[in-house]
Amino acid sequence: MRKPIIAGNWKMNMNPTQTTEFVNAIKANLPKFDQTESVIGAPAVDLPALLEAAKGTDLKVAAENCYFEEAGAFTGETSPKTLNEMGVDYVIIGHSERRDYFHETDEDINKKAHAIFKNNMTPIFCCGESLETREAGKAEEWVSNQVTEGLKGLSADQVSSMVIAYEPIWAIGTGKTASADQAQEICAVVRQTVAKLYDQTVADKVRIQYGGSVKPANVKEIMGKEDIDGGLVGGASMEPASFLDLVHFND
Ligand code: G2H
Repeated sequence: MRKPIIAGNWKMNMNPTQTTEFVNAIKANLPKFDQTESVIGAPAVDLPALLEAAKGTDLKVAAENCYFEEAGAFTGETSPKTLNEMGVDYVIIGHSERRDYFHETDEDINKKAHAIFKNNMTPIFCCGESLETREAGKAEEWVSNQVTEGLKGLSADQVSSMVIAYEPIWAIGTGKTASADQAQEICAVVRQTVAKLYDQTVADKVRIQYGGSVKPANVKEIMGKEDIDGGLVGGASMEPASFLDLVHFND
């Protein structure tokens, strides 16, 4: 049985004060961590406030990015070693906004995955196709290739413990959700790709999220799909009542 994992991705929104207020508003009503994992991914500058507010609660903390080196002359970057020292649990990598706006390559993302494991955290590895790729009938091949490149050199144990988020770019922040069947179709491809690269045991363990305009109104149907174990949620994760509805999708 794979434990559901619902993760907010606040992107470049919220400040430390809002972060503290948000966690104070939700912390008493989170599902128990051993039943459903509730995670918030916040900008690096908000992480101290988030970690402080989340202490002793069922909330886990994600960074939205990190660099693949631990230290050095990399002005403006965030060290995975420091994130681990701070108490961060997950790091989101390969989000399409990072790939598109900041020109991150499959190779960069793969190096980040290795650095995150080396520093005792868990990657939430994002993949997903553009509208153009989908319309060309190449979504499956594209996503399978991103997964193959992103996981290069990772051990079976590492992949078993990680999270892969399928986020079709055309459904991100657009209000256009992929249908639950479309989401399931590609999440199944992700799992089959992991089975091909490793084996069925690893594929059965890796948790796969769907992301792209997930909201309280559609989360239950999406989470009901066989190969979908969680959601990576932007817009609908930024309001306490909505976040609580998402993490309580199965109540
Ligand atoms: C996709 C998602 C969060 P939204 O980027 O990762 O954002 O739910 O706003 O589409």
